[in-house]
Amino acid sequence: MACSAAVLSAPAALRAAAKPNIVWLIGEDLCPDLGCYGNHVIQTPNLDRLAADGTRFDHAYVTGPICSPSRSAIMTGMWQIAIDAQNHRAHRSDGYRLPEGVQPFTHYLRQAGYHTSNVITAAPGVRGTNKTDYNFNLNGSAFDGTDWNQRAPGQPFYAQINFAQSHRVWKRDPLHPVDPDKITPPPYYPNVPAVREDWAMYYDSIQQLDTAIGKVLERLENERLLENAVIVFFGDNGRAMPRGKEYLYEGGIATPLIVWTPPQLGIEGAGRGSVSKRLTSCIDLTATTLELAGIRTPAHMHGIPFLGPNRRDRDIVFAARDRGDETVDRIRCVRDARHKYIRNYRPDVPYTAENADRDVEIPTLAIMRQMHSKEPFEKGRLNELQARFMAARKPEEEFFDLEKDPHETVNLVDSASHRAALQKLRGEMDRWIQQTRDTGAVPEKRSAIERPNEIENRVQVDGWCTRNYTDCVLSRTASSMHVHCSGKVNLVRRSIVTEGGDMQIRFRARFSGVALKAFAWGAITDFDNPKNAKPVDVVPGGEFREYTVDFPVEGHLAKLTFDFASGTGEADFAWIALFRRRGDHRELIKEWKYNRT
Ligand SMILES: [Ca+2]
Repeated sequence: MACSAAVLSAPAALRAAAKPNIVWLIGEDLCPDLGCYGNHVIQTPNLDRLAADGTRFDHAYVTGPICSPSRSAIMTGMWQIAIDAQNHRAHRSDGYRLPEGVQPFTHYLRQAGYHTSNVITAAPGVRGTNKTDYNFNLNGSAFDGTDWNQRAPGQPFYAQINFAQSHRVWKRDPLHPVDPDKITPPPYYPNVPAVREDWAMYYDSIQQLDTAIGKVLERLENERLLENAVIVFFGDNGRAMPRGKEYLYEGGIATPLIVWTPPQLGIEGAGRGSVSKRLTSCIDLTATTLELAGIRTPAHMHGIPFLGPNRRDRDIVFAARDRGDETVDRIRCVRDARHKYIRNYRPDVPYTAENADRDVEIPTLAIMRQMHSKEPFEKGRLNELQARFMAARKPEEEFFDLEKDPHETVNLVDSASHRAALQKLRGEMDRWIQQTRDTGAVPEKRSAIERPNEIENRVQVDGWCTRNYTDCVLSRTASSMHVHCSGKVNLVRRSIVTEGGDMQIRFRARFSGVALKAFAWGAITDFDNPKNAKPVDVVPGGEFREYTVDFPVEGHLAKLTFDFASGTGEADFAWIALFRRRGDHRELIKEWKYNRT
């Protein structure tokens, strides 16, 4: 009450009017794959215009390659490894609080009279996800509301809009679908049609993000807010592809960063149509936003302002990767203007360690697995560079010259001529880990992990997966793949990428207490369409029987799903076989056999 009275009093209202409004547009899981960053296949006219009228940052990085650690750092201005927020979806149910004195940065904006919101209805037809995803708990919300239109008259506002479009599952862009054959994937992926299809879907999702952002900018313009609003666009982590999201290669941590400022504000470090080659970290968005609001960076924050009168340059950026879902790992990286040093604390955990989400939802990874296996479905094999990602171990250290080798393909850790540069970055990392008292060095407490969702429910048998958000768990018996269902959502899924057409699945199974609702499938370009499902008439009674489902697939098949009815019960599969039919001929694509006979 005291606060809103102050805002309404005349001198305070004047001060408020001098403060710019600040809007963050936060994309999901994307790299600088935009027209304005030189990509000529994708169409992103709205973000291109924002960059043309604002400042494009060419070397911007997130602090972690997964949503929640990255967002935890972005919201506090603290490295996630300094506040025990480095593990994905940790501390959801253990009451963990931020260390004494640490606050989400919106706290300081509120103190300065700002209205803060995490927007839901962002523009006509555009919904923000209202995502927070922090690995800590707060007293109350980090935001005052869900729209800037909830602010008091004359009150300055900070708003963030979280966009879902570029998060998998990707959808085809209905306006300008990207032609997969125009895409050349980076050299560490096999350049095969199915991979290009997956990339086209990624581009399509960014184009839809761009369309949504266009509508939000239109709303701001219609509400005459652009004269006094700073607009910041960035992503929370890199693209959801192998070597992207979840990894500390450029594909996991390089983010687009565009800042548009009203010309009349004359903000130092920003300008119309300017390009910054400075290293920038998303941890600095916090301090920068506070700086623009006239608030000095709180002493405990690691972020530094990169705009405004107190702006400072950063000559190195850091990033960290720790547990992601059931995959326990610890990786750290430091990058200066030219080199990147990666330290793998768990070389025993392969890049492609089992993970029930990425193994099902990332067709490019499935393709690489298949091409790497002894029975490739796609013609051809991975080359040496591509196959390196499939290795059983990671190197302990990696060191790259990003100027000469932007795709990080040549590990220079043993190169004599790079010893000095390597030693420098090793030292920087040692200092960072010491100064932050890296909380990732301590094994995570069981109580910090949401169970059974994050661990026990996420099981694979031979590539068939159950996961969190489902109520069934897989296991393997001596003679079957066994499914125990115990709730509403009971899905068993796996990826397999193969040319589509008239497909057929046959399986021998028995069901007791629970029926199979449907068999469902996904294509790379139509991954999660509820129409791609067929009911299966299950005969209950505990006897093994054979079932057959014919299903059509356009493009490349990517996913198979057994969708069980809700309830408690058991199912066992003796074998499952996938075929493609051409006329009278039936070609076996793959068979999974669990019975001994
Ligand atoms: Ca994300």
